[in-house]
Amino acid sequence: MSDAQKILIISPLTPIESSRIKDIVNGHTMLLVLRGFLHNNTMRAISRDVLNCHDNITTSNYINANLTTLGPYLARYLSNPHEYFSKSQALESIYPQSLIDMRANIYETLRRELVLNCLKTAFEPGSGNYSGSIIRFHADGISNPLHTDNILRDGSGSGLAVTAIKHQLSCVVCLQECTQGGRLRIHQKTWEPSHERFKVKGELGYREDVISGSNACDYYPRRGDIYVFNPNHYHQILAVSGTTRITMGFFLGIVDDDMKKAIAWS
Ligand SMILES: O=C(O)CCC(=O)C(=O)O
Repeated sequence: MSDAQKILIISPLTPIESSRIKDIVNGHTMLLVLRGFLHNNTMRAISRDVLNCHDNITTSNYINANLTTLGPYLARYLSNPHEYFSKSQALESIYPQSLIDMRANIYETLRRELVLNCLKTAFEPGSGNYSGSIIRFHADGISNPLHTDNILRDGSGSGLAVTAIKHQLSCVVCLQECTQGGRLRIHQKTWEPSHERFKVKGELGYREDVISGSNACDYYPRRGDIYVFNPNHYHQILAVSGTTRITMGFFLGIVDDDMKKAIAWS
């Protein structure tokens, strides 16, 4: 299968197909790209506004990676969800209005294009709203190691509402493209429990031998692209070159068998 066959690019004029979401879940479509739904000038303004939040941009350091972000990601706080919820709610109140408006627009676009009846930020009884998105900064030379995102695996035993979902998708919006590199590589291989032997303590993700022999597709995000994939497929971001790659991301959790209702969190 060539990259073109695995990556489906749609525009606002493409007829809506109700099978889209199922095709991403089962890997028939490795990556769905919504192109032409957002304006370049809006993306430029939001990139400027998020960089103005520099006091709240933090870097998490791992042996093999550094993640620079604005906003919390649940996977980092699974041992202390209380801290996650207090950070999420504090940050929501300082985000620029341009970001909040764009996110609402993107949720609605995804709801319509994925033929969902409802898509809203996840809510935890007793703790409140989850973080509705995260901004990620990949500066020159930065890459992200091979990993999968799977809240059923990572949050198992936590009792968190997001661990009751049926399927997880990852949604990313490109606010600023990098000059070169920065490709998202998605492998045609999904995580299974036996792969835990490919993890190295203190490192982010999995050793490359886990995907040996599997096919992959590469995609270079352009400013304004919204893209969706199944994050239980191994994926990685190749080293960025030049301008910082800035993206907004969140997960979609599909909560029903008919794939009509989804919750979002980061
Ligand atoms: O920024 C990207 O292209 C992908 C980010 C990622 O690793 C994820 O959404 O799980």
